[in-house]
Amino acid sequence: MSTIPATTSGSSRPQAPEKAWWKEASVYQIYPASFNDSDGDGLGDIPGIIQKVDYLGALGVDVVWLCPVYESPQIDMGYDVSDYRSIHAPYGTVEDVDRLIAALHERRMRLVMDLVVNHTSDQHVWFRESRSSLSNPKRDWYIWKKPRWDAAGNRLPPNNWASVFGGSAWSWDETTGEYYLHLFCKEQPDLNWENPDVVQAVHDIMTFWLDKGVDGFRMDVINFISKSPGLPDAPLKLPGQEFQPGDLHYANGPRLHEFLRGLREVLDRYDAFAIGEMPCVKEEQDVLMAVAADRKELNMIFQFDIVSIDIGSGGKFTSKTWSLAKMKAIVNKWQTCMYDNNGWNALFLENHDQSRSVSRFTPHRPENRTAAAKMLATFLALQSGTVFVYQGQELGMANLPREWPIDEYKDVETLNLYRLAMQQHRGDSEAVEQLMDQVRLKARDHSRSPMQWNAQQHGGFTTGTPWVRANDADYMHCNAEQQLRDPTSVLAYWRQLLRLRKQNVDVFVYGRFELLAAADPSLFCYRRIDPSGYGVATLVLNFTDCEYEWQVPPAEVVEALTAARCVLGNYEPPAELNGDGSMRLKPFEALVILELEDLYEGA
Ligand code: TEU
Repeated sequence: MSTIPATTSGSSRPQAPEKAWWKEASVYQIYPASFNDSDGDGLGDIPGIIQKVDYLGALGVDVVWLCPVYESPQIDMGYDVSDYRSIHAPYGTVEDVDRLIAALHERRMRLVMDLVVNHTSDQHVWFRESRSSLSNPKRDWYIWKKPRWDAAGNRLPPNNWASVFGGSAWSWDETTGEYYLHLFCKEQPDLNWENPDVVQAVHDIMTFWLDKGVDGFRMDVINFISKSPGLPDAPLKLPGQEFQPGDLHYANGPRLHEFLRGLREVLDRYDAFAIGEMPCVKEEQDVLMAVAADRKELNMIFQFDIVSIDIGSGGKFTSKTWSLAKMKAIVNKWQTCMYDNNGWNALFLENHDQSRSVSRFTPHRPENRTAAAKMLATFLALQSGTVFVYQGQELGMANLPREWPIDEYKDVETLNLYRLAMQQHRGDSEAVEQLMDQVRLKARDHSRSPMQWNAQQHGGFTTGTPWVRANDADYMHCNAEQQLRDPTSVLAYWRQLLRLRKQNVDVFVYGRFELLAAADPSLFCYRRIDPSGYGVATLVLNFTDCEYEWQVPPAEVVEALTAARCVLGNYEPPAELNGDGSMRLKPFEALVILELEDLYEGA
């Protein structure tokens, strides 16, 4: 694709990306509640993470991103912070974080904390003061507005924005007779970034943790911090619904980039890095404005195209059929756009808000699960960008069993959206079953299930009663202990994959991306090309659960297979070219063919 001049420093020809440690890094995301419980209270904790740092080191990751561990009433599992400088007691203490930092640094790994500053908990002292009176000095730290009234004299919220978790984005506060804004739960009031004291307070929180040796932040919904002046009504997108998605007015608002540059100044004092979570952003230009190197804002962002691919227009639990063609278009768009414009991708298929990729993006069949998990790993980890592995993804952990009823789902988003949909579908059993199918496919609960360490009770996650039920239909067969022993396991494969990437950074990190066989409906095929011309990797991925007879592979694949060897694959022996030039690929087969020029040839 062409370059987008507004965001580059004027060069019209794509240059090889500048080298940086964070581009070469692989990041492992830890959801503390479900990772490892060291004291038997049923909830994971920081000492439990420290027990597993060698496991992470052996996997080959360089950075740990820790989801929020701050003091919090846990309405949204820590994304509702009530004190940014204390730790939620069941997770441990600030000293435990110090120990975690030391344990990681000793092993040459880094720690990235979650920075949740679009909103706080309603139990944060700032909000408690803010809501106490109209004249409180903290009143303006949050977004308060007077009600609207309809013709019949009914009180209405100040605008029609829907909360991401359902219902209005506004809650009425009886004490002061105004509404406050909360884009998520009512217990998560939005901070008012228009007030410079709020901005300063955020900078101070960052400084507090950076002084402790934290290496950077993952910034929660960071593109929501600047809202359109006047908070106008959202356009009607969902006919018949009282509240409408308001992202036009709260995502990427007018002062976003000014605020991001402010955050970056703090980070730069420590050579720390930042990855922003940016939902509701689709345009290249908007992403580049935040991540192009010369803009000095964020290093990279989580962009949502892939994880929205199967979300219908009615919201998370409405269905949409996705196609490989669509997936290719998304990947190709971001891979080329970032390369051409000096930006950088964050590569992810899973996190604590998404279900398990092997259940979501491949038909869930036990006999193909290992191959499918390895294929998805190859697909993801050898693209251009920084790789994010979510806990359990390295084992090919799957969604919760289909038979589990809604009572086993605990997430506030799942339960709110489920309740609202049930009201809508009252009496329509077919619609209810369809809804439940979507919950089984996409609920956040699937990724929050306890990490499967071994075949013992609760998968070895806890000796107590886990805060959510462990996947007891699965951990007997799929667990870290067993996979550490098995050289053909998904875990062993991830280790090989991350090593391969690291050993060939010029190809896999800094190389150009080129989509091959764009029109093929079953295969995802791409090349990574070292900018200096010394190496090329060719990837062939069968995205289907059927054998696939590839009659005429593209010339690039044929050449690669003729000239070089398959350095990684998920079948032994890997597929080869037949005498007639065709290839037969097994279900979910993945091949990585690497051609390296001998630099010293002829010397
Ligand atoms: O998520 C932001 C976000 O956009 C969510 O709506 C997410 O995409 C959705 O839940 C997927 O189903 C962040 C955090 O990652 C999430 O855990 C928090 O609940 C949310 O912000 C509020 O802090």
